[in-house]
Amino acid sequence: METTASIRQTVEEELQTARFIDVHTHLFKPALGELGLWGIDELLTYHYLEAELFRSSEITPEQYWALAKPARAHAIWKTLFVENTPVSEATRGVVAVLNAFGLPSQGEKALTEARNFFAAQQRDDHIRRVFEMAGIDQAVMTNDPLDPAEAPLWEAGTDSDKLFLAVLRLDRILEAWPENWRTLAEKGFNVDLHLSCKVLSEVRRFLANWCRIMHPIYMAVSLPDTFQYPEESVRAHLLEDAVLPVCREFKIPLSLMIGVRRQVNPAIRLAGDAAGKADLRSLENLCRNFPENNFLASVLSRENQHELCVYARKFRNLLPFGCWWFLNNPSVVEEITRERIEMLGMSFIPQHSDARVLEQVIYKWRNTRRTLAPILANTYTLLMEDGGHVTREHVRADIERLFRGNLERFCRLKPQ
Ligand code: FIX
Ligand code: ZN
Repeated sequence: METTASIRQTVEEELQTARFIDVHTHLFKPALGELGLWGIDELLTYHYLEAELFRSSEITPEQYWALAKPARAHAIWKTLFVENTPVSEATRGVVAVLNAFGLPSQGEKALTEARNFFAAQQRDDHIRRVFEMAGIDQAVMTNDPLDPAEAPLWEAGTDSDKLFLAVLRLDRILEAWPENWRTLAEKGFNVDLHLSCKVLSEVRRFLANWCRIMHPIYMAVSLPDTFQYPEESVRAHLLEDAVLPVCREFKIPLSLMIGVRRQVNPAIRLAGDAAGKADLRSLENLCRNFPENNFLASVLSRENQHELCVYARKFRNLLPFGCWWFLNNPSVVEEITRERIEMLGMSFIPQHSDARVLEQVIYKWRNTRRTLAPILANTYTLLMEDGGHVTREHVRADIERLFRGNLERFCRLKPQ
């Protein structure tokens, strides 16, 4: 039986030994070739760090984009790691990754040493080593059937990889149908700009074909803070009459990531997106109107988090996940995670990494374990102070549910 004196260490030990599924990343299995990013130059040119570069340097975006990637990486290293103290979440993350490999993180020379180290790694072995260091055994990818660089690799046939799970990403269909319907037409689907019954049937056929190619564990879309449902729009018709029926057919959830304000500063490209408070009645209407569909949901505004928990109490087909993007900072993660436990028990998924570069999973999951330990320990302490009994088995089972079981059940995955 645990005590208030022993519980913190037990929680830390169980968090350390547990292996998690990373429910949303932008990583790619090796069979998808050069799409997968890894190594120090990719770590440094992460869009989170590019945004921070422009705040601490005189370099203009135009001057930065004119540089080759190694020079961009050097500019970021010099500005954020040599001339300034790397105290932000994203800069400290790079320090944590270098430290995890026993590499220095001070001074100009450290960049050269890091480059030599990563250049000497064999990619597939390195992936396995990084997953082990991060304490994850599977990463869920983001796979776009309309990406001209990715689609042909899937169409040519790729081996499944037990470290990676696929997701069918829908942004180019749902958010940019006018710009993308021709790609489906060129592939032999009888579609056009206007969504007749025949066109919607063809979109369903397209999505079903890709489900058979990719075997996605869910479909996903990132939606603006202005997202409304119901609404008289192409997006709503595609959702109702194409996406949700195919999700039901293949018994997979739809993941809604709501609250992005895309390109508020286009000059800094991928770093130019921001966050906005959404009207979550859209989520309420979808969960109520489509009880046969499961919805994963992550919202980008801190102000939407409490109501997302309330909605999750109303709808068993709604599974909140992660502290997304600008929320993935300890001060905010703590508030979100505590209110989720208080209102949802262990029926949610606390975190995903959103990693775009392989080695980021090392620091993102280190941070999650470090931030979660006191929260879980406090949760069990409150229970014990109120007369409850807590054992190590309770702790282990709860962590397993949070970081694996909830997703496996919601996506009908076979337990590992
Ligand atoms: O839509 C998404 O999957 C977002 O996570 C990305 O667009 C975003 O750039 C990101 O990587 C945030 O961490
Ligand atoms: Zn993402």
